[in-house]
Amino acid sequence: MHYAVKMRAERDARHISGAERIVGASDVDSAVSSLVERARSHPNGSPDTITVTVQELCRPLLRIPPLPVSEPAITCPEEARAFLAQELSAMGLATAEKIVTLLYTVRAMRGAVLLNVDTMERMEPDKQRGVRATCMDYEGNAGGPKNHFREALCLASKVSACPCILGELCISDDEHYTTGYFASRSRGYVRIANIKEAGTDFGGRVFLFKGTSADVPACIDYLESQPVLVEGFPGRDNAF
Ligand code: WAQ
Ligand code: MG
Repeated sequence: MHYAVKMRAERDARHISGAERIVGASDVDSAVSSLVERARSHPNGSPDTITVTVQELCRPLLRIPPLPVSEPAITCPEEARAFLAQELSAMGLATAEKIVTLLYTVRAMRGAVLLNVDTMERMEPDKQRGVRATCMDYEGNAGGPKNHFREALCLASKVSACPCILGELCISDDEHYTTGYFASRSRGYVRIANIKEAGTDFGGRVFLFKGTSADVPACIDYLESQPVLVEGFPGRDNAF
């Protein structure tokens, strides 16, 4: 039996941090305490409320490998945008430029845009919120403080494994985190340095959806609720 352990921390009802783990029964206690520790030591300030939930997972776990990682040399946002447009064109997407523009204009969503790449229609039931990919972790994750790269690779590996998703684009909304990524089954996880200027707090995610509107509910159900364990991560022994 596995459990989803989720943490969110707030101060004055404002979100400070959140994280989740998927663990076996014998690791529930240590996951709870490491998430509480993480909430307490967040650089955005100390929370007045920490909520941790432990939920038994009733669906069979899906185990997948992490996407392979590459890191082209990108030196500025203009180069990043051109690179992304080129990746999307290489996938045969005629709307490549428009998709990149969308990535750079989405604001203040909790989740991602679910974009129909054929019609450019947004398929999220709630366009303010977007679609959140949740319920994923690394197998044997030892916890620890936030690591943008490690957590994004886990999310991207889950998202890219969905048959209706061609790929994903991401810019962090953290002011000082200027590395984003493009990810797909065929290209892997492509880290993009300098995707935005430091000191800007915009960010967002676009999931590239290909299918009919009848495929949307199953796709969202997979992204939100299918428990996924990513089997190890590249560079596991390196401190990153
Ligand atoms: N599911 C879908 N969309 C999400 C999720 C989620 N679980 N979490 C965040 N988003 C959306 C939301 O619109 C955020 O504003 C946006 O993505 C960015 O989220 O290799 O830190 O958590 O070093 O700020 C990339 C690491 C880090 C790159 C990404 O995203 C690397 C990051 P953030
Ligand atoms: Mg963020």
